Amino acid sequence: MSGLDAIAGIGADRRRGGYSRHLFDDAEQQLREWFVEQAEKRGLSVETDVNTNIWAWWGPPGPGAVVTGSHLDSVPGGGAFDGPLGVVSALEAVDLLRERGFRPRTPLAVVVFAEEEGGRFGVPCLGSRLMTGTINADHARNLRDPDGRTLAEALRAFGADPARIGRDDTALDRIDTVVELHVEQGKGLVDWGHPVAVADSILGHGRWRFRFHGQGNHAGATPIDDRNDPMVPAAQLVLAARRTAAGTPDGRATVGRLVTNPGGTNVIASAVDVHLDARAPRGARDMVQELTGQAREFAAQEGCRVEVVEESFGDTVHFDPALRDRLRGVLDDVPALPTGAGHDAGILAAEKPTAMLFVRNPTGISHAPEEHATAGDCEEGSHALARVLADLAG
Ligand code: HGY
Ligand code: MN
Ligand code: MN
Ligand code: MN
Repeated sequence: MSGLDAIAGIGADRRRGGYSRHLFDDAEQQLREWFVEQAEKRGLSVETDVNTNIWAWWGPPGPGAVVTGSHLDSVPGGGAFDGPLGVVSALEAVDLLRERGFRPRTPLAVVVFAEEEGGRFGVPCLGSRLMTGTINADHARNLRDPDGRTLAEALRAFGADPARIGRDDTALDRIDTVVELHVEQGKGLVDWGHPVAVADSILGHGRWRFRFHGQGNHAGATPIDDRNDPMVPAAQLVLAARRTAAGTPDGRATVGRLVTNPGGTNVIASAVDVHLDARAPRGARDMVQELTGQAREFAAQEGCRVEVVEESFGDTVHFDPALRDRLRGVLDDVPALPTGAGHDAGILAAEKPTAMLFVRNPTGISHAPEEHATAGDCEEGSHALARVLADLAG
């Protein structure tokens, strides 16, 4: 896949393996520049919206637009395909359509959504949530990254005006239909023996921060029965999360990020943040409510206290069945698969007819360096996207 080869190496994470590309960091800015260059090379007109999503237009921006694209940022140590494949495939689909002499009847846009992974400010799909107003702009401005910088400060440093972020009706009014292509995050297509599928649903998911407060102290000078060590209830919560998810139909709970304060090996922590990602078909709040009760007990047993903050939430998304089946018709009846992974398409589906295409991932692994798609399947994906765009914008 020429496009992916062109950006391979940008944001390569030597320590973690894989890629780390987060909002406005050097790697993400290089990818933004690369995308603008690729779009302009294709004669697409490029604009960055008030929420720093980038739009590349084939034809004048206007109502009735068919929109495709994805994101360029990654999780820490993520794979090469999650996000970029959707952007590269959209550019390749434009090339394929041009080669066939296709001219869109409607405006057609390739979009790069900002901070889809929430890798810097902790809220997934931040760019599409801001655009649709599904996150409060003031709350967003005050989101802090791991270095304590606010989104407002980061926007100013990027050259954007933090006062302008928020629901963008100019952008939304232009959109008629959205199709996001994405590497599959799972092995559904491997089991089907198919290179491409359409998406059926996205599992409801959210993120919560459990902050356990204890008493910082000396690791050696403090007897065990004289401690209020927040790491103890934090560890109990991690195990409880696994138990609770295992007991919830299709429930998933993950603690991939623990932040200890101050973080010294010979220091009993004064506070520990447990960042929980929880997902379930009926939304994950039921699970988290149960876990919150347990967390309070764990904390009390250790003479600690806990505060819980919901950082993001989304219900299960069922994609528009008419659009889903229209795409399946165009693509010779490819499978329609559920996914446990969130996407900007999931945010937009609340506002516009939206669909997704998946490309087979032989490892089924994502958010890790082992994520993969073969060149042949990537090509199948671009061709499928071109057929879909020709059907929708033709
Ligand atoms: O977390 C997710 O499901 C998505 O990859 N942002
Ligand atoms: Mn992802
Ligand atoms: Mn993604
Ligand atoms: Mn996505």
